[in-house]
Amino acid sequence: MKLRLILGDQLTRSLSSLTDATADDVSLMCEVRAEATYVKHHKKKIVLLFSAMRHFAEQLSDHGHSVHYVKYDDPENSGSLLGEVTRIAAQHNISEVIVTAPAEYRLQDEMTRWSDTLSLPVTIREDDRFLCTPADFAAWAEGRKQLRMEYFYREMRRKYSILMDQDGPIGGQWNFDAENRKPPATGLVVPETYHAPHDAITQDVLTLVATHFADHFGDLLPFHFAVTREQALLALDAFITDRLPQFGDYQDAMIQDEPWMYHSHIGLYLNCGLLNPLECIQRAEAAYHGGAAPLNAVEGFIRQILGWREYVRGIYWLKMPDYKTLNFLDAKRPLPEFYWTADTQMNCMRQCISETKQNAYAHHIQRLMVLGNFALIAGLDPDAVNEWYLLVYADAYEWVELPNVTGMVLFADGGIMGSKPYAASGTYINKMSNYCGSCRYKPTVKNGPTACPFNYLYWDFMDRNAAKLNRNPRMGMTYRTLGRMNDEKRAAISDDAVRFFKAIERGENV
Ligand code: DLZ
Repeated sequence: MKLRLILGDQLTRSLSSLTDATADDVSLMCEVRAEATYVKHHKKKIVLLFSAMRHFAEQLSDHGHSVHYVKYDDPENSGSLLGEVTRIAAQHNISEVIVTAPAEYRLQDEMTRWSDTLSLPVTIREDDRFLCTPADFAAWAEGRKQLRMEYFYREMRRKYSILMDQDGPIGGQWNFDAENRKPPATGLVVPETYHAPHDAITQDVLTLVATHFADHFGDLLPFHFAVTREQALLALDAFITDRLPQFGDYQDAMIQDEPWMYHSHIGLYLNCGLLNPLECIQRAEAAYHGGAAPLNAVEGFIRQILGWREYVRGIYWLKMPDYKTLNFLDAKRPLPEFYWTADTQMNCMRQCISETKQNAYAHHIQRLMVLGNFALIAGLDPDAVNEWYLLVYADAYEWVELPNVTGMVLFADGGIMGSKPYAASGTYINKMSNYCGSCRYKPTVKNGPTACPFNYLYWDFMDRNAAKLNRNPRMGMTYRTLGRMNDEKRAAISDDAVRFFKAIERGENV
């Protein structure tokens, strides 16, 4: 008799650990304190996973599996995965533990030692729900000086024959990003995001999370995420019909009080296994061929899944565990309190943090160009920033969060992922959003108390990090502009930055 452990982000019927399961085997799923609190996950993320785990367990039982499900408040619950495997294995005549490889290094590393503790063989099977194995990614990376996503993505397009016209890309271009940067137009009607109904299982989990995780970040209600595969497929369908046609055009746009925009909101389902990547890609591709969505939108969406998602996972497994310790820019500043409270007068930050708190979601440009951009140019400590991103978003697991934050957001990897830091001044935020109109700071003012802090922090960042960045060929123009600034201007930038950081340290509402 075998014990098959299914983790909270492995909610896929065709999971490699289940392929040869027999009715005698025990499929174990457990809600444990260690996983729910190794960072203080957003309340909605815990509801999503616990409710989806409970629904998945019911479906497995309906399909003949003998499931042992341990609830969080079960008095026997030891609080850790190993503790539960040990306890449940002792109740049955278990000859082997089988698990699909955990998606995070810390857990995979831990599991390599389980066999000794359990005195049982522990088999860790490949997670075949991704489109590129860590070994295939390593083979692609071998001998390359630069690991640029764009070239990886082209190979993936060819390998899976997605949006291909014989040997070349449909439309004659691999990438239509130049068409995907429209600022927000006035009068855009953004459709409602998918709302799943609550059932008794979700209701129970909501009560449980309210009781046991009251001190975790984020709003519990309203909760409307999908918690079953059937619901996640409805969310995917809603995206394909309602949002995909405009997804490309407004991919980078931000509008006050429009947290969802035309994005897909399916990352949280993909990353816990309710959806699989190829079906999402193929539905979008079919929408293009059926004339329901334009190529720039479909290509952009497919690149996120077939390109970016697989690429960041590849980088993660190629570079861990060292990747977690990187801090190329030697950034040390603690995370300001407003990342938790949203109490800041910078309207863009207030918006993006409030929406993150409400929804356990913010879209890519909010994460990268507002929240991340601030963290980068203010020199925030990568460990603190990584922890924040890992716990606040419902889609976040370390394999996807760490490369995005350490590599893409903070340039803390010194250029393994990106060729230059994604630093921007208030001008960018003003162009791509309507946030600045209702802000106390002015994006057109460069210095002084009314200036947008992104303006002087941008130049202060460049100045502070000149020794590390000024030879970067993609930053030549920036450093030439900095070089042309007179001493008075540079002193004003530095004074503003010092004043701003001191105000944060004093706990003032900046
Ligand atoms: C994120 C998470 C949470 C909040 N809780 C659980 C849990 O109670 N039981 C479980 O099996 N998995 C949980 N997870 C997901 C795991 O943390 C995830 O499987 C690992 O981080 C590997 O990706």
